[in-house]
Amino acid sequence: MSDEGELDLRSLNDEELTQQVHDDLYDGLKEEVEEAVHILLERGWTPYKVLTEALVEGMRIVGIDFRDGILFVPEVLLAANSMKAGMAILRPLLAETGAPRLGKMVIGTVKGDIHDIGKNLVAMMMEGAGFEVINIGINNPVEKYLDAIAEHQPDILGMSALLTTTMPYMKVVIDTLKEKGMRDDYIVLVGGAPLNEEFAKAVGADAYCRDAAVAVETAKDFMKRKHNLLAASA
Ligand code: B1M
Repeated sequence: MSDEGELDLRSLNDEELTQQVHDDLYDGLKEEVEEAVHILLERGWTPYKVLTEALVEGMRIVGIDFRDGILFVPEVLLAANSMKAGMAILRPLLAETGAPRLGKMVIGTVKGDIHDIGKNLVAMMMEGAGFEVINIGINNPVEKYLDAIAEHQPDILGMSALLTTTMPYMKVVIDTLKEKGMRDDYIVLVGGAPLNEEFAKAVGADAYCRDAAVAVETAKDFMKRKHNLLAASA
């Protein structure tokens, strides 16, 4: 503790500091979360380790207490803002790979849904892996996806949904692509906590991605297949 009674984050060892990030995220203490992220990076942690062990794990704990009625929307919003502040520090570091562009992805959260932390995390990790990502934000009706696809001509369309009430909207988007004869022009990847593989299959997506790391691997895999197909037909 300092003279003012404030906790000196630098005096904590890595384990204590990680625990403190979880607590500060829980309490929505944005500046403390930002400071801790900087300290962990200074100590040589990779951006990915900070992201997963400090931030994502902290948000998982918030999620449990939200589910159990211990935390409510205003508190969770503060936690989410703190998480986003931490992610903002990591984003340029994760994107700094210098890897050649592997492909292009448009990603957005579906209509009726304003959850964006997981989707932004996927976008960050995809950028870090060498994809160009056009993040179209939250609450996207089918028209927004179509506009973004027309404008950016991506290889991959990514959709996120965190609510059981909004996840069926993915089918609306995919069915519209089918109606327009465009479905096979894109790799469609879906994700979000309430989804699973069966759901992805049922709505006609190419794959369900459990988390951001799986999204990256799945995207790479599909891009490889796409290039092989193009090479075979050339
Ligand atoms: Co919301 N919320 N929320 N919420 N919220 C959940 C989702 C909930 C499970 C909490 C609970 O009750 N246990 C519950 C949904 C229940 C259900 O439908 N079965 C819920 C509810 C009910 C609600 C409201 C209805 C609450 C209310 O108003 N009464 C409301 C709805 C608003 C709306 O969207 N219309 C609401 C509001 C909010 C906040 C605004 C307060 C805030 C969102 C802030 C923000 O995102 N900017 C919020 C939050 C933060 C959550 C929890 C606590 C955390 C979500 C999160 O950010 N997780 C969440 C509880 C939970 O999920 N356990 C909850 C961290 C993130 C890293 O994980 O998003 O799963 P996740 O993303 C992962 C994977 O899923 C995957 O990769 C990501 C990274 O690894 N992934 C993809 C996600 N998208 C992908 C897309 C891809 C690929 C992978 O594309 C290729």
